[in-house]
Amino acid sequence: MPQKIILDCDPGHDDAIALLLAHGNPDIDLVAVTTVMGNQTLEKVTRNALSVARVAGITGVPFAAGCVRPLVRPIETAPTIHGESGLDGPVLPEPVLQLDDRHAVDLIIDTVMAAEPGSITLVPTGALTNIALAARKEPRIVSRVKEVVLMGGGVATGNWSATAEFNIVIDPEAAHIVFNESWPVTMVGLNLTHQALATPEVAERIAAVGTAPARFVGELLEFFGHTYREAQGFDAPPVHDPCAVAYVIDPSIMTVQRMPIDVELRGSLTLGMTVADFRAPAPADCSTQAAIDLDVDRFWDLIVDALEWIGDPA
Ligand SMILES: [Ca+2]
Repeated sequence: MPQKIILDCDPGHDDAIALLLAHGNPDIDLVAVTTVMGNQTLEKVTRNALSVARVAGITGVPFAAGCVRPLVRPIETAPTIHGESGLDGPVLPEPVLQLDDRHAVDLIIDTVMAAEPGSITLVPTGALTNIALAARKEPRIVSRVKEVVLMGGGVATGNWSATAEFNIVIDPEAAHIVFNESWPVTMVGLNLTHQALATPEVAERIAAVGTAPARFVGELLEFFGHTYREAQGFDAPPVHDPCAVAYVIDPSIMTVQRMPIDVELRGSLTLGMTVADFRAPAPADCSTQAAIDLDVDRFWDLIVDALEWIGDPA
């Protein structure tokens, strides 16, 4: 049975590839896509999500726009990484899908409440604002969701500050809610995603697929590689968000370790840090785990396979 997921995202170069992977893998049933401000404004990332849907040939999946700003703090976007559009590089086609009328928070709640308990996995690849609000608005979703597999945070590493990752630090209060609810949370953080580097060899494999969506991904990676060199000093860009989707497809693609993880809300140097407690053994009621090591070759195989599966949509 394919795993039903809701992808909550802020496309975003790596979000776009996460969306293509979720659509193009037969073990995933993409039941809804929701957007949240982050890499760019809500308006921009939502348009980007719909453009990517057109590139991938996604139809029949509801897309809904969510929160325009974090719960407490002012909005902070990432044009130095994702450009002014949030998805600079390729030409973005005019969307054809219509947005769902509902707010993303309501689409998440409706989808989880209508599904069999334990059947829906939430895959947030942006700030956790929508997910936190959904848990507060309809607390029954917490026990009905199968698990939350999120890209964000990291064990002892940061990118937006010395200790914090972008998705978490732009809305740390939302992240605090999500990590402290009783649902199982798998943190696919920077310590894991910095292993998923789109090297020139990876770019060649993707180019060899030879389709329009593969060329689109190639153009995304070219821009993303450039900004990651300039802004973060990487030789090849880390493709964060599809790692979370890859874990849902096949958990054996990475090692994970159960450990308490909480989000710092008051530190003067550590705001938004995902504080991971490595001391063994983890308490019996620990519901959080961190991804540690990625099988890099199998990860890129999944991306290439998804692009082959998608082909050239009409
Ligand atoms: Ca993202």
